Amino acid sequence: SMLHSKCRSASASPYTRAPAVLRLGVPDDAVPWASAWPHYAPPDFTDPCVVGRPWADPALDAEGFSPAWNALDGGVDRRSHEGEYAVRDGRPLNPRGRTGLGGRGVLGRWGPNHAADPIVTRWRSTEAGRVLQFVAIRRRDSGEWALPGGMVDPGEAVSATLRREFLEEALNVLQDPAKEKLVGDVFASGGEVVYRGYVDDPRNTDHAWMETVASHFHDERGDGLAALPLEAGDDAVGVRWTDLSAGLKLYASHSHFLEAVANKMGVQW
Ligand code: RP5
Ligand code: MG
Ligand code: MG
Repeated sequence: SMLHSKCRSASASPYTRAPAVLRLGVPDDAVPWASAWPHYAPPDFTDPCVVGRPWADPALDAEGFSPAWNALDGGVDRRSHEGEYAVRDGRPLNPRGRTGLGGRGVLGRWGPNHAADPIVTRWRSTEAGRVLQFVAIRRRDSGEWALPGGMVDPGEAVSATLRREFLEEALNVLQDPAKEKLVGDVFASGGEVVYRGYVDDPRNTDHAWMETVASHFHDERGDGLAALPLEAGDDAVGVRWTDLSAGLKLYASHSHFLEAVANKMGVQW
């Protein structure tokens, strides 16, 4: 659906730790900014964990900080895959509408926060035929299964982010740098993009949101990516090959990207 929902649901919220930050409940029909809500005043929250971090923006009123919205701002890409976003009272507005929370929350950037999600697949043979599998990781923050994605660093090519995040989260290269050579140049092509745009991520706020490029890498013969020694690393606490199916409960809108892969590969979803 076009309506974001994970960032409006209390159960998926990263903002309920002490001190709890409660989102204002936003009913479906009040999500679009165009829907009138004269006294809309959600809590405003920027988590202390982002303050002063090298990967995060300063406060909007910080001296010398004048972000170029909807533009490539030095190394930081403040353009949205969704087209031009509005800026109201000096703050970028979530292109999918109200979330019930103002500020940046736990996200580093005001406006779009760009990520990349590698979708690595292989076949599993069964008596009834073959089943498509993908590499899933379990996230440390929410405990949910997800794609091994991560943030695009300033100036980093998306193809490099796809490779780096897979190495870090699904192969634990940070513990053993020698593992880097295991993937060779399989990520060099950048894969086949199956989704590009807004992510229904529970961290999203009215002024900061996740966007991604989800790209597909398939090992048809089963002797390349399919045979890698998976090991969870960095912000992943688990990793496993998982059968693609419509019943999967995954982080954010990741199952939506996998549905595109199922369609592309001609397998049942
Ligand atoms: C999601 O958050 C993206 O689809 C990507 O999987 C992930 C990036 O954030 P971190 O994994 O770095 O927290 O919205
Ligand atoms: Mg990561
Ligand atoms: Mg990650």
